[in-house]
Amino acid sequence: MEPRRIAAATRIARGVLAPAALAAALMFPAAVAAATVEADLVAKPAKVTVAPGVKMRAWTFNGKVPGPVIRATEGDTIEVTLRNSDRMAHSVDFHAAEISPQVGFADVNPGATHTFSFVARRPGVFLYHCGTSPVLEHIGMGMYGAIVVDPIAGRPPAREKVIVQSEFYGPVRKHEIHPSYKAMRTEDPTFTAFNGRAFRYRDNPMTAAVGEPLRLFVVAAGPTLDSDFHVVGDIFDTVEPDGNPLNPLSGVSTYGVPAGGGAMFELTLDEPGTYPFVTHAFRWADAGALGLIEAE
Ligand SMILES: [Cu+2]
Repeated sequence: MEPRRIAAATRIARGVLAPAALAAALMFPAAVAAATVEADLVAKPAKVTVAPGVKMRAWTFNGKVPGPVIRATEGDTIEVTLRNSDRMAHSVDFHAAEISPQVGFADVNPGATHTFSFVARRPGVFLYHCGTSPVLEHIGMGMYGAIVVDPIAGRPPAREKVIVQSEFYGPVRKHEIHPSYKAMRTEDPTFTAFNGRAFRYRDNPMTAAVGEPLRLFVVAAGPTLDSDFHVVGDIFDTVEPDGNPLNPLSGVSTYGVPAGGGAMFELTLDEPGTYPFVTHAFRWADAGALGLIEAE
């Protein structure tokens, strides 16, 4: 394993073109920007913390729940390498891809490595997840993450954060949650979480400056719940379903991100204070999907 390669996607080539190609590219600006982004993923079990004082033996991408954020620009080629370091088959399904799932998202056997690529044609924020059957179990065990595809035209400066909401199922004994497929099928989740840990940002709040634009990329990984995303004390200036600038909504207080979906939320906090952010399905905010933004 090469830690520097698994930590994140790596931009390896951008905009090096011969003069003739450059002239052509000037007429088609997207061609100038096309780059290859490596998304190096390792499927492996890992013990993670999913709630204060509660661990879980998770199935992960790269040892973390959620897996690494992949960042690219519209038009980039995403080269995905999935190495399976577990004792069961896994796979990875990118919602940013428009390709045959039988080829790209195929099961990868223990010890094997699978590479595929796709062009990120549409800007946005998308889920990726293990698609091996039963998908409910592979997502419920922790195999998901987010990819952000920035629009080719760029976005105005803002303080950005990627937030993945998900939930965990099963009884807690001796400071460990014992997840099971049965619990995922039949029970309410024990914990809900932003970025893999219940109350992560209640216990370590995010910070912002008054008047500063904030941009939150929210993905609902599930496996089953959506995110009814809301910031207490504010109204979103802009919400883009799927994070696509062609889908702008304005003046939205609460917006539902479906399980498997994503959305981009822009906001500006006008007064100093502590602003909670939640899924406004409050049964599930109470279970952990509640954080704080401290604005000064
Ligand atoms: Cu899996």
